[in-house]
Amino acid sequence: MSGKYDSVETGFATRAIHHGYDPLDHEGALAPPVHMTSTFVFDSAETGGDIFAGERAGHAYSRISNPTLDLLERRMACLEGAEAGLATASGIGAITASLWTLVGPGDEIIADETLYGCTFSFLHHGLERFGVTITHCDLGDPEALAAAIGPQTKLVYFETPANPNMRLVDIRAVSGIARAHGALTMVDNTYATPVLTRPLEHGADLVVHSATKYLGGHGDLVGGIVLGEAETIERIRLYGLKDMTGAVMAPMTAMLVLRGLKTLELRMNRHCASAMTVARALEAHASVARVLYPGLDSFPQGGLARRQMKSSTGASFGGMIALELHGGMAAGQALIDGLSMIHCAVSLGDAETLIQHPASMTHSPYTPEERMRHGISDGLVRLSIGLEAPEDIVADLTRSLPSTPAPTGLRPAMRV
Ligand code: 7XF
Repeated sequence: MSGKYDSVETGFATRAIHHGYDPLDHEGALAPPVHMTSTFVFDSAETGGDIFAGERAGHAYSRISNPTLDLLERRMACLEGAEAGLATASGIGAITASLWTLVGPGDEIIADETLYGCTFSFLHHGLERFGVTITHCDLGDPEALAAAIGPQTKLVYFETPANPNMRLVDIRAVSGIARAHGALTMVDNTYATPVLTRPLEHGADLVVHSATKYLGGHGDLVGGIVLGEAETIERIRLYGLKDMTGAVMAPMTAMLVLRGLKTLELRMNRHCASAMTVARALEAHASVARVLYPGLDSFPQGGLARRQMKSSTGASFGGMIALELHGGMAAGQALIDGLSMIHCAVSLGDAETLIQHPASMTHSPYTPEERMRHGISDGLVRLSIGLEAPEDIVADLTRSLPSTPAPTGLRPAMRV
């Protein structure tokens, strides 16, 4: 299957809409067909054997590959600048299938200090139980990686921006150090999306996404994808996905992610512009102790943000905001409970603005001591800015925030 828009010269939005699909190869169907089939019929026993042996191209069983997933994988590979992709049942499905494949007993993974809660849990409660060493390092400081990395380090893993506290990692600096020591670099690009950051262009080896978030974009699916060199992705497909996790994406989900990708750039530009407006309004509010948004002048890694995060319209910093209120966790809960339009829910990247409390929700797999060590304070509140009119988002937040700071006098404990 090939499309006449496949040239890499075409713009991001064009490729997100057209890459890899020509309607005239499919009876003129503008929207790609959804191949709702578990298995595939072979024209002979010999063909079936050849496909299983990898000696002939073709589909055999939908836990291994499926044409609808194949289109999504090629389209996402095109958007991330990867050779190949592998769609999975969830973001955690992509992370687990990849890491079960790429590391084994005696190997070390160096991971950033701040990670999404279930990723942290898989590293420690999954891989570590099977003899993989997990070392955390502040990858915001590449020198710290240079000091920690050793011959047993197989892989360096991080999110940028990190969920939930927005810490950034310099992909080029970190992947350069990893490569010099023979280690792979794997980046969770869920927050930035390829609209703002394409980690492979900065030297990373693998990119992983929770497609549940901006890629799908409408809060109606759970999915994931990993992208990188074709040979590595094929190993993850045939080992980590097919035999280890079975975390395969459903064809209907692939269709929904393909639909989401068509508006990804449009949506991201709106998320970014609205988040900037909301971040500025929050920073100016008396009861807000600290706002972490990479577009604010106060953001501690502003230079890196401007170098590493940009869309076709210029520097853009995503739709996620972290904040702390005077009054700590109690004030954060009061803010959440006082909102009327903004929903209290985990997940992110949807049309609806969502707010949640990481310590008790997304990052509850950490113990309280681990959260302290990893920079996730109890007072942190996380906002996923949606696509509503930005003035309505600001108005809802402003209505729910006390006009004067809460009197507890707690100092903000968040650090980046
Ligand atoms: O398996 P999922 O599709 O839910 O994706 C897991 C995942 C991987 N990487 C990042 C950076 C993520 O944020 C996620 C999922 N995070 C949601 C959240 O932070 O709200 C999960 C809700 S508990």
